[in-house]
Amino acid sequence: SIPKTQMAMVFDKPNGPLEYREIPVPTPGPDEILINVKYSGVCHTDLHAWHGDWPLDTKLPLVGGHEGAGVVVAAGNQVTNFQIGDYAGIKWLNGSCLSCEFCKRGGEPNCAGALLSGYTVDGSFQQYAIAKAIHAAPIPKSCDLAQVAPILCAGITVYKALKTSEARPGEFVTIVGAGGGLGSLAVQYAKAMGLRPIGIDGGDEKAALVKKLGGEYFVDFTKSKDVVQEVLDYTEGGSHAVLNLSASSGPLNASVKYVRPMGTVVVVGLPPDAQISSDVFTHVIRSVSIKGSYVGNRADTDEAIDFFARGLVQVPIQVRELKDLAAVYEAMEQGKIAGRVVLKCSD
Ligand code: 8ID
Ligand code: ZN
Repeated sequence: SIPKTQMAMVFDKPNGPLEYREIPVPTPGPDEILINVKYSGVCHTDLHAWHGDWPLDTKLPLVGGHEGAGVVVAAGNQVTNFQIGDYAGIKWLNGSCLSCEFCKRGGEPNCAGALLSGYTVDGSFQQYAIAKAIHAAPIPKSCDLAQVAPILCAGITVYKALKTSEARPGEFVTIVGAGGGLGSLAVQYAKAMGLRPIGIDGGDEKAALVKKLGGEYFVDFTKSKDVVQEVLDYTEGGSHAVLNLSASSGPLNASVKYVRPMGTVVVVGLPPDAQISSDVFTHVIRSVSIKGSYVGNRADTDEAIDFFARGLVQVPIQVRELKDLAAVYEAMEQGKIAGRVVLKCSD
């Protein structure tokens, strides 16, 4: 049976205390499902949200989190695509209108009416969370819920970004922030898609992780004398694609310099107040592209989960308790997390 109250991680104002608090269990509307969240990944976006880093306000008080994996325990009377007991995932994109120009073309994340989990609506750092049924991710019963959780943002996002890069099998893709949550998955999706992943990140732990997950070459930005030259040398002329997954703006401009002529730089990481710039003459003569990529739509979601369900990507997780979120943010801030932390939200 569904309890009346539950435990959640809540903050009342940006950078305010992260409190482990008892709050009511929400009731799903007609087009919504209630998910008993078993595990939630912690994405760097959750940290940006708590800091108030971006020019978009969060709801307050806020329950963060948008990589929630759990079990459907209630459904509104219009819901036809989930049954009680099914596995379902809370994604960043909690809902969208499905009728605007962008939704109709598959650009659901670009919908002006998008609802964002753990940002404009309460997310997965609680035991029971609401999702619009049409956007909730269907998760096969064969999946481990702790492992699949990070696929719901990190996995979908990097898979979509790799498609956006238009890199083809056999080509190099350089992954900036390769040892982090998004990066550790990007290396593996890239490999599974027949690409040749090169990782850039800092420190021996991340170097070892990237190599273990299939990275062909690793550049340590804390040790390299010249990151741009190192990539140009290894790729003999530049990387066909670059995924910028770092939460820092530092490496953005370098990526435009080591991308191969006719190649594509994909911008994914969202450091506050950042700019990316490219010298116009060089940009034109080398005919490079810079593209933004923002999570993924429902089809990208199904495809990204399918790669995981078929065992093509492993999720390097460390499991912690829900109430330990503040300590996880501190480690994330310092760049100390290799892979992803997943919080245990319910038994
Ligand atoms: O849809 C989107 N566009 C989307 C989806 C999800 C997340 C965007 N994001 C954004 C987040 O908001 C965040 O800004 O992507 C960024 C990365 O999220 P994450 O993977 O969850 O963060 P992380 O686990 O902290 O990993 C970041 C990695 O970047 C490395 C760090 O060492 C860490 O491993 N890094 C840094 I900071 N500076 C670097 C540098 N100069 C660097 N790696 C290479 N060079
Ligand atoms: Zn995320």
